[in-house]
Amino acid sequence: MSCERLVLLLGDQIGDRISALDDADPATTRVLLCEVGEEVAYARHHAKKLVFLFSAMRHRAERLRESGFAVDYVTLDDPDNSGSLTGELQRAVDRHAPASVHVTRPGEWRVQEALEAWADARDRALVWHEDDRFLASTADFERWAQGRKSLRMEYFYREMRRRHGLLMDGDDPAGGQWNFDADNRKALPRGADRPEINAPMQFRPDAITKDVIALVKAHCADAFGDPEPFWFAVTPGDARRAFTHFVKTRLARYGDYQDAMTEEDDFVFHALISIYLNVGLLDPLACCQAAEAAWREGKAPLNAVEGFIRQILGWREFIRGIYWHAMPAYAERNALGAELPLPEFYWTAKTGMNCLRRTVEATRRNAYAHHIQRLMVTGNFALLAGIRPMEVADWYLGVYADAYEWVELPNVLGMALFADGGLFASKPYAASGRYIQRMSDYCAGCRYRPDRPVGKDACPFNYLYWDFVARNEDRLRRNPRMAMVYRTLERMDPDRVATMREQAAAARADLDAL
Ligand code: FAD
Ligand code: DLZ
Ligand code: SF4
Repeated sequence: MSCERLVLLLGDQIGDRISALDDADPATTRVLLCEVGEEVAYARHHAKKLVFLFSAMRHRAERLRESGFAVDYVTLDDPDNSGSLTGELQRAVDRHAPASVHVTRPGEWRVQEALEAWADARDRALVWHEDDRFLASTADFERWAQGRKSLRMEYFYREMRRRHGLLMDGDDPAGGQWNFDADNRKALPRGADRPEINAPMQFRPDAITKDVIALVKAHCADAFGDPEPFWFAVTPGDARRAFTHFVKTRLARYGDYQDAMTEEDDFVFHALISIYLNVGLLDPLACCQAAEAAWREGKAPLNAVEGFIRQILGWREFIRGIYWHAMPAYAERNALGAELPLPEFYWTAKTGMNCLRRTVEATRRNAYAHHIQRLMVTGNFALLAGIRPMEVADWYLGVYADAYEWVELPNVLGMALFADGGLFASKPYAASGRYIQRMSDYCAGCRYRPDRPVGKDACPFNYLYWDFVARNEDRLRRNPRMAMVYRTLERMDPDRVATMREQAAAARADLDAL
């Protein structure tokens, strides 16, 4: 049956509004959604990520049908499934001979290239629609970035606050400050003083999700982690309920404990909404506005609300801008010449380092880890040890349910690994075991000791830290923000430094033995 317009909806374009459907007439439009082997296989995805995506895609297809659209939904186990997005697009074109084919721009360079190559090879024009689910377009970011010597999130964020009128009192930032980060670095108190942490809202799998769980079990045997228990929201309504629950029960403490880690709770006071935001089940502006309303109604303090809004309006938008600004060369960056393979324990959690074990275990349980675990545990270790950036990036791209390259790659290469040489980070986020000790309760249950710099019991983060600093002296010494670190290194006993470096070299030769 022919149609006038064929719209390809990608797996992360499944909220209730997407630009490719904005002016589409259901009577003459056919929508294509497809589960394909190539996307399942391009990273070693977490089983829960696959269940989430396929279930949310299938729920979107149902809603589209209810609104009168004709929908072609190709399941992963369809015997005719060609296995790729472009293969399925071609099959749909053959079936329906559409007058035009429409796509909202993908979130990954790779997918955009594949779709462009498909169109070029057939001398066929794809009708591209900008992805306007973001608060800054890629053109906005380019305008902002043009002519700047350095790209710093803080200045971008201030412009975004002004432009969207978020947390503004006239021309001034609410509370007289743009940023309350200094208030947001508390560790969780222990014992009776520890505040109660409400768990994120969980949802029971419905019939569609149960079908997808069975599909993933049968067809995605290589996936990381288990598909069950599965409790993510898979519809916009449930995602909004989960977010409202966060605003009511966790936002107020989000700021204070934003950087805190504990082995007793996988989520602390984080929102757990990137999973939903990144596929369009939640709207970023609505989330920021709801958080601001909570502050204006006296339900959450300013440090929490500003911190939360900065992550979405600032970091999320900025990171996306960086990705499209710097790709495709960005993916090749390895400014610190890191060449070790990814240790096996990133998959197995088999390591004596309790912080890493706990973070990988939580990642495997939930397809989620919060920001400080990603940055200062798994990211920091990979930075200090010198793991090849693309191996680290592939791991992050697979294991987290919120991972798509536009957001994962700059966070890994730029923020965690300094592999882009400081395109947007002013210095590497490198830290010794002391930082993890201060911000978590991991060290108490560890075979290593965070107060020991060398020796059998020494925390590997300690000697790896000084080895990292010394190893990268040529590359980092001129960085003014590293000056104090290099002054400290100079003042250290050279024999002590040599011993740490020897221990680091032995550890780096077999990281899985740690
Ligand atoms: P919260 O702490 O509650 O923050 C609220 C929201 O702010 C998040 O949902 C997210 O949308 C946004 N946000 C916060 N920090 C960032 C950031 N640095 N970049 C972009 N958005 C941000 N985020 C992803 O969405 N996908 C990824 O693949 C991803 N990979 C990461 C890899 C590394 C090495 C690091 C250091 C960070 C990564 N992040 C990624 C950013 C951040 O860790 C997650 O967005 C956050 O942990 C998601 O959990 P949450 O919703 O509970 O976040
Ligand atoms: C991540 C992912 C996976 C695992 N599977 C699919 C799929 O089967 N079909 C699909 O349309 N998209 C999938 N995705 C998301 C894509 O890999 C990619 O991240 C987005 O298309 C980028 O916009
Ligand atoms: Fe991690 Fe070191 Fe603490 Fe062990 S002692 S938990 S390795 S920081």
